[in-house]
Amino acid sequence: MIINLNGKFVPKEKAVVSVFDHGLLYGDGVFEGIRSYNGRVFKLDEHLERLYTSAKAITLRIPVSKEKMKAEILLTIRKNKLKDSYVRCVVTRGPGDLGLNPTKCPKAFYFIIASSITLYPEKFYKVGLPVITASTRRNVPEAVSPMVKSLNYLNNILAKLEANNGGVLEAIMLNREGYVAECTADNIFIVKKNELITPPTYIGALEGITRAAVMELARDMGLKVSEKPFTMVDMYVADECFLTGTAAEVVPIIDIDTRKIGNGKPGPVTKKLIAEYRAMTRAEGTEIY
Ligand code: PXG
Repeated sequence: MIINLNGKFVPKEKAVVSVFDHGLLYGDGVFEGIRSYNGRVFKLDEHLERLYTSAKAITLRIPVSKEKMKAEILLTIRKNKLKDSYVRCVVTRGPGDLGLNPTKCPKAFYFIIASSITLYPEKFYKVGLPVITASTRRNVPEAVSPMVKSLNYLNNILAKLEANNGGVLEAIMLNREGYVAECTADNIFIVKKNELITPPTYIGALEGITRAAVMELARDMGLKVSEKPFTMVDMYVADECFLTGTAAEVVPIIDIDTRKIGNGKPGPVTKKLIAEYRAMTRAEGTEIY
């Protein structure tokens, strides 16, 4: 595996970051998780846009232009001879001194990993995923905006631990007021009658790229699509529920806190969206070769 370390290609074993890097010391940085399918990178421009917006929000100056970063991502996938890949693009505040002052970090640092990803086992796409509601609340947007896809994932990791301890693979996180926000690294949707509902991002959810794609597909299918706050009870009585994310794609949720959603099987809207989303990922994207 060849890693892009600040524009230089090095083997995985030599791809190391300074212990003085503020990405490591303070989680000061931003990232994107991107996928390619059959030789094309899905929604690359959208991911780059979000990366640069996240960076701007924390006044992090990415040392290369968006166009250059795009070229570097494509080159990294080519160096690894991949067609289907999972790409992690990370930008940190860079090395500084042992104080959190970011002005002591002269230059931001980036690296790109092009690898593969282990999805949920295929069976969960067919039979659906049981999840729990975490007691760990989602960070409040007034503290760190969910717009910023930062290197601070401790909040989400604590919820993921609850999922692990509960014997499931994913957890739903509520915001401070008790409204449903999102999963630990995925957005959440419910279906009620002919309406598809997802929490607005101000609740404390990332503006997911898969979320946007699924909303577009649902509109094309003739569904009413709404962004509005909902509670755990709305989830328990929903006809269907599913999560979305770059890594996960669209995954049916069939059980929440041991309560069956709908009839406990993936519903027709979810099934259609899984198929439509898969078709979309195979039909568009930036050519790698
Ligand atoms: N919410 C959070 C908190 C996320 O981190 C999503 C929602 C879904 O967004 P996208 O744009 O992917 O539809 C994310 C995405 C990983 C990994 O390695 C995490 C994400 C994406 C890909 C991989 O854990 N986060």
